[in-house]
Amino acid sequence: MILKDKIAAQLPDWRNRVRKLVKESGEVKVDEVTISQIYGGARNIKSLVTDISYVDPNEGIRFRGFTIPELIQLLPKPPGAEMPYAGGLYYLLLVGEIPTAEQALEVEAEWHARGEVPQYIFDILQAMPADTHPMTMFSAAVLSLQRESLFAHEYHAGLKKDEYWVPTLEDSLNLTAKLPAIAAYIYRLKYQDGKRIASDPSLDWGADFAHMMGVENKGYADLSRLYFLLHSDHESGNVSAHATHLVGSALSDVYYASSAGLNGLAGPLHGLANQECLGWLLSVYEKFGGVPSKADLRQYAWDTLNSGQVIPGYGHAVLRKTDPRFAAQLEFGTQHFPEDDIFKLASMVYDVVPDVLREQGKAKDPWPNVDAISGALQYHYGVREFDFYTVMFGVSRLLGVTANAVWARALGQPIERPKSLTTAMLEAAAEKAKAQA
Ligand code: AMX
Repeated sequence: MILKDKIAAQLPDWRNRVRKLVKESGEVKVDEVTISQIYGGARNIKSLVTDISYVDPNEGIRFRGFTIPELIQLLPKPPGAEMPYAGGLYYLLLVGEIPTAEQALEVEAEWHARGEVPQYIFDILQAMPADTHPMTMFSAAVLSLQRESLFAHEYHAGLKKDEYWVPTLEDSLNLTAKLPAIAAYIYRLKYQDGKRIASDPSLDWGADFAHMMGVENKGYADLSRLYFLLHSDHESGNVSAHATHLVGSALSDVYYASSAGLNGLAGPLHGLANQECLGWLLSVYEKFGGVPSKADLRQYAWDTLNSGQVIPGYGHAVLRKTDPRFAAQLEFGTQHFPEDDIFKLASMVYDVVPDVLREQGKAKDPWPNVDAISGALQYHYGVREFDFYTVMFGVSRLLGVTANAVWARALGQPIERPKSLTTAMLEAAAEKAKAQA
């Protein structure tokens, strides 16, 4: 299999590189930790390593060194499509190189061969109460597939540590192959007529998702490919990536670990932000009975801030410029439906809100993040069930976290175990620092 061969060929060098670095420079300091960071959610403590993506404060995300515009240009695309194959993206995340069209199609073919979802998954989903959150359904489906894990099976049969990554890659392909069908079925079951739309083997992973959702529209197939690319990875410190990595570090297989990551993604401070953004846009639209004037929008933004709320979709913990994931979606909407009212409103917010946030002077980053617009694009194509948006985020995010899981096992990354202190110990450290000052 191409992915296995390509990773295997790189492994001796990678293992040597890491071994040498730790052996020769293991004591070199790269960061210091303050009390406010310990109480502040480990914010910005440099303590993780991944070579799959990196968030630059000024440029935003790079996947394997490539910016989003570069990826949209360079990754192979299906004939007549504007956005690249997800299979090519997965190849890039796993292998670190831009694939040829043939290589991207090999990943797509692997997914086709592994894509059939066992009936018991549909039975489990159907058995859940109708008001179950779609993220609970999604996470439960992923967890329920755990019985299929080759890693778990081979580990118990005595697999050597150097080989852990091989069944982890198999598990990752088997799991990611099934995500579009599982997610689309959750959508059909929860929000549509409950009838499952069969996969179309002539379609790529992204377009097949759109088809199984029941949104038969060329634009939506491209939007799905774009969406799955943009949300796939964002370094390893965000909650979904880190939760997956942490659980995987105990040698729990990718089904256990991915389900944990999805549970983190379900939190309002993480994956749910995009629905809050769309909610805010719709509340503006409703209040003014349409797209408001810039002056009215400006006033509404100030009213939101003065009532003690944040403007959803704006600001970022790391970035200090417009998120390139926002820019790519803005560009998509501008190309495809510039006259859509909610899209027009989202663009107008981009013209107005950064100035308002700068005037207010609190947010370190007044620019839009990925969530400021993604809901508006789904809304245009009629996917208007907000709770479902995080499931799509999850489909995409599992591409990144499983790619990271393969490499974590390939490089023999150990179980995570940061050290805790007590408040009294931190107080003592603070006193000591004062006495020395
Ligand atoms: N509107 C109003 N105030 C904002 C703001 C916004 N969009 N963004 C930041 N601020 C405020 C903060 O609330 C904070 O106020 P405080 O001092 O009174 O607590 C102050 O500015 C400084 O915050 P910061 O250091 O600039 O941001 P942060 O790193 O603490 O938080 C984020 C980053 C994204 C949570 C924050 O900007 C925010 O709440 N944005 C709106 C919600 C949002 O878009 N979330 C999506 C995040 C992306 C994701 O993970 N999916």
